[in-house]
Amino acid sequence: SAHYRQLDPAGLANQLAALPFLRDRLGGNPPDWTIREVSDGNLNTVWLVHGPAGSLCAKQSLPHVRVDPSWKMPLDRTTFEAAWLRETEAVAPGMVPPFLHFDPHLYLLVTGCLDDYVTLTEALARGENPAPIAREIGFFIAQNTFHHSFRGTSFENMARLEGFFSGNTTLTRITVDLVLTDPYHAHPRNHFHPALTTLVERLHTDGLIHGAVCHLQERFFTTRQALLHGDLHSGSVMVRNGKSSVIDGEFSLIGPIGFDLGMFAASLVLAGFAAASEERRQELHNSLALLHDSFLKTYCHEWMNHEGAHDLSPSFLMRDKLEILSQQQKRECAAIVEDAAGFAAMEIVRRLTGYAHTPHFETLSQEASGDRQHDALCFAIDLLSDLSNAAGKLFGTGSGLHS
Ligand code: SR1
Ligand code: MG
Repeated sequence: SAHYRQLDPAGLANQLAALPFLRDRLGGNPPDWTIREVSDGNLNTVWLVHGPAGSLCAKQSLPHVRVDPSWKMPLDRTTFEAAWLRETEAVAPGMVPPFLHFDPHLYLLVTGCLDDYVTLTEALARGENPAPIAREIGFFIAQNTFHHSFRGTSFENMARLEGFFSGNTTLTRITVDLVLTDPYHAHPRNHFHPALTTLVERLHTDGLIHGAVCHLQERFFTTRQALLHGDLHSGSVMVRNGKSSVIDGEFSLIGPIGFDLGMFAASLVLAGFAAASEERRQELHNSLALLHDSFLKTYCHEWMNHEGAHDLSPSFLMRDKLEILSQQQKRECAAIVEDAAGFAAMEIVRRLTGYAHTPHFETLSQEASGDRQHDALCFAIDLLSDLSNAAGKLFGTGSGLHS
């Protein structure tokens, strides 16, 4: 856009001051405001702004990847994040920061500020109990995906969502490369701990693993199931006192529900393998069953009870045929959970061997980090090598992670 320029704190203050409702929210005048840059993710600049009356959060796209300015990138990601946020706050109110403003020329998104929240990655490293968060995110994924699927909204609305979000090709390309492809062949962006060398060779050559990856690539592109967050790792969840708020919907797209569920599950798996004690590892890995149960309970409840003003709501279609309804629901849910286990494995693989790693292992010694990453990668390879039993091993209904 001809009007785009990278903002600095003074430029941001001018933009906010020009919008009366944002100026009122902050109170006072720009000299009374403190603006703190808190950019943490890989892609954008983020500031927290505090004034005498209130606060807000501002996020601007950069024309490149923030952590690698040589990697050029179109600016449109905040457009998709703004749209995702507005869709999501309508179906999961209070579980995302409130949308306040979007400037389509500056690619500047303004939301409510999550004062005193920290990323879930940081909270888990500090020893926070994962159980309430796993339950909340299971609930969140179910609400957000069900009500943005053909069962929870009209197919006309789904067509609108699909038309818009299929335009998010820039960030979907990143997912295609970094999650779905690069870790399975030698690529200059890949890097990994030397303790993983033999396993990485397997990732590059093993036919069983490549068969599973091909299947999951097919699920990713042909399962037009719901509007997804698209990057739901522990850095996309902010927490405070056991409450969570989901941010960073810039990777949003229409795809398989299991992609969101699996990516979040992978964060819990990785945090567990990096844990300081066996007890803590078990606590983190046991929370996967809570995530799974909370997702399914909410999803099935919405499925059975939704009274949408359209003809594909199951309760409307077959209200008195509960047995048939429940069989169909079981089939749909089993497919979601199977997808989730496969995508969780792919997310673990790429966070250990691809471009963008997880910070969970950073506090360990080099040797301990290698050992734990090796265990985590073995687990992911085991899931990919036996996809039909992967859901049980991940979520606790089969022998796997759980005690
Ligand atoms: C170049 S972006 C790398 C990663 O950061 C984002 O949060 C996504 O997870 C992406 O894959
Ligand atoms: Mg992000």
